[in-house]
Amino acid sequence: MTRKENPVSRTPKAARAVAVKSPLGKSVRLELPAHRAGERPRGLPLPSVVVLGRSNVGKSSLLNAVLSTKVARVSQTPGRTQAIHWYRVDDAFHVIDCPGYGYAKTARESRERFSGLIEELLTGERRPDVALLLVDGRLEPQESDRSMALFLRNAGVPTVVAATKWDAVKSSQRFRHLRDLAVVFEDSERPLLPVSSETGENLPTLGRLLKDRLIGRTREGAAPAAPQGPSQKES
Ligand SMILES: Nc1nc2c(ncn2[C@@H]2O[C@H](COP(=O)(O)OP(=O)(O)OP(=O)(O)O)[C@@H](O)[C@H]2O)c(=O)[nH]1
Ligand SMILES: [Mg+2]
Repeated sequence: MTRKENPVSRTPKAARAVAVKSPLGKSVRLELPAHRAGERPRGLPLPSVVVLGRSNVGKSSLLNAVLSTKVARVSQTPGRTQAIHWYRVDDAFHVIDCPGYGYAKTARESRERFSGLIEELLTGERRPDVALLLVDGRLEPQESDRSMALFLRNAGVPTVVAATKWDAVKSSQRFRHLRDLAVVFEDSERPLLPVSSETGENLPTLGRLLKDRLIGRTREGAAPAAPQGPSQKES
């Protein structure tokens, strides 16, 4: 592996907190880029929301947009986020940006490593309290997203689904796209929200939904034990 390809060399190191104006909090910092399964920030665990979705769906962009900052790295190239990034918000909770699943061109070795990291995160002892599952608002429901949604349901992880890149969906197609996605991903406990990191559409609502769930989990305590991990193999 050349230096250019080395995922560790591409990943930013832990950083100082930056002040933000976000519905989620007032300050954010990258606390840990985790490259190994089970690697977690030190100290007492905080409530956490994990951001999941296919490669290039817009996870890092949405995280930046919701937090009103540019802490997470965004790229045209799928597979850019190559570690699990733990961001600490207000010393109150963590937002966890994950590598994407389902990108066929990512080297098999990397794909398996990411799958292992994500699977451990979702099935380990202290699992995230809330999941933000991103699906591409421009596409039909994807098999790998169904599989992740099902896993999260079985694991009992409260989930908010966001349909990304909504600015790129023509208004004439919006009703049909949202209906098709809602049939698969939405129910009374699992809201589906079309969002755009470009225009900011629905981001304040998304921020509030996440915060409400995080506060709820803090009151209720830790999530119940997890079942077996999701299949990260792409459909
Ligand atoms: N039009 C549009 N493009 C977006 C939006 N959000 C992200 N993108 C673009 O989608 C591409 C991928 O964005 P990222 O945020 O890096 O996606 P990711 O899911 O973190 O990607 P990986 O970390 O590689 O899995 C970039 O070119 C972004 O500019 C959006 O709301 N609208
Ligand atoms: Mg990313």
